[in-house]
Amino acid sequence: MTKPYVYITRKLPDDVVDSFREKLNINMWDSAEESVPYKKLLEESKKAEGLVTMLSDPIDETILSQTDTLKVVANLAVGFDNIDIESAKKHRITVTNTPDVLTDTTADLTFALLMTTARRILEAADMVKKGEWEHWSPLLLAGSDIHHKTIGIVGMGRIGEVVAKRARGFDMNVIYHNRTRKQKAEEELGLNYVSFDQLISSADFVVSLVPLTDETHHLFNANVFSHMKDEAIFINASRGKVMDEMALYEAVKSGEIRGAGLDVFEDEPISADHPLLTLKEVTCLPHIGSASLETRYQMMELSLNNILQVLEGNGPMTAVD
Ligand code: 8YV
Repeated sequence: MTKPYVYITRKLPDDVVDSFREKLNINMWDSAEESVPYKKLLEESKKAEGLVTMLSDPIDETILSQTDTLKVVANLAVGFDNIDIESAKKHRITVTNTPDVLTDTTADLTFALLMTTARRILEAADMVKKGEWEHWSPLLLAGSDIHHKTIGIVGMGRIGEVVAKRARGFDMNVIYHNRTRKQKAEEELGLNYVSFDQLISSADFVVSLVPLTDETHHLFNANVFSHMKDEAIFINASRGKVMDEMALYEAVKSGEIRGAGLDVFEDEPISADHPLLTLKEVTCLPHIGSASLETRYQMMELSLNNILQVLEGNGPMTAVD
């Protein structure tokens, strides 16, 4: 029996891919760093039964409508804003993502970003490494406390709940806003549900964990930043486009808010001359929320298992709803 053809849009480690070769005929793009060109993606999608895709691959109506072979697209991420889900539904192509396996890891990174920004850890580490630590002074690199402060989480999904748990461990007061209330999490974790406006005006740390949708595009804009506390720190570990980057730059630069910790940007990779990179109060990371070795391996295995399950006629393990 011929093995179904599957295309992976980045070079993944052989030790992950090889174990699937017995049942799948797998080809990969030959770079781990560079995205596959759109033309190649389109060409491959016309012959493949399964595609493993990255957030940087636009899986649009053109791709989804021009294929007679494609049955499943497995996105190597929990988010799927790069995929036209309506079009996939219309063409009866299953889309899967990688929830759960990355929840703890992404929550860890979100909290690390909060702590790094609040306690000015990058500035401090840089000073020591550059040999610029010449004296001690009472306010040398004094940052903001974390314990007993209020964290406001916007988007109480799986990752939000774990960030809330981490925050409770640091004796923080946790408030949240979400489309729907999470009674169980409120009881178990001692969270308080508040309106979006209330959260913005009362949190010391405003943490974005919302997915990117038409409603959340530029949710964090100049008006919202102007209603935050002067000492507020904004953390974004979800999607860059939920914030207006230039408005954030102005808010930090003018002292309207104290700082920001960002793992995501409107355009990734962020360009080296972006004004946000000039602010010492802003911590910038290269979208590494789920980037632990353990988790990235689990995400890759889950993606390939989703492909295998669908192509063998079983249901997908983690389909996008
Ligand atoms: C991605 C992410 O996994 O899962 C998501 O939605 O944003 C990240 O964890 C990473 O960017 C690889 O696509």
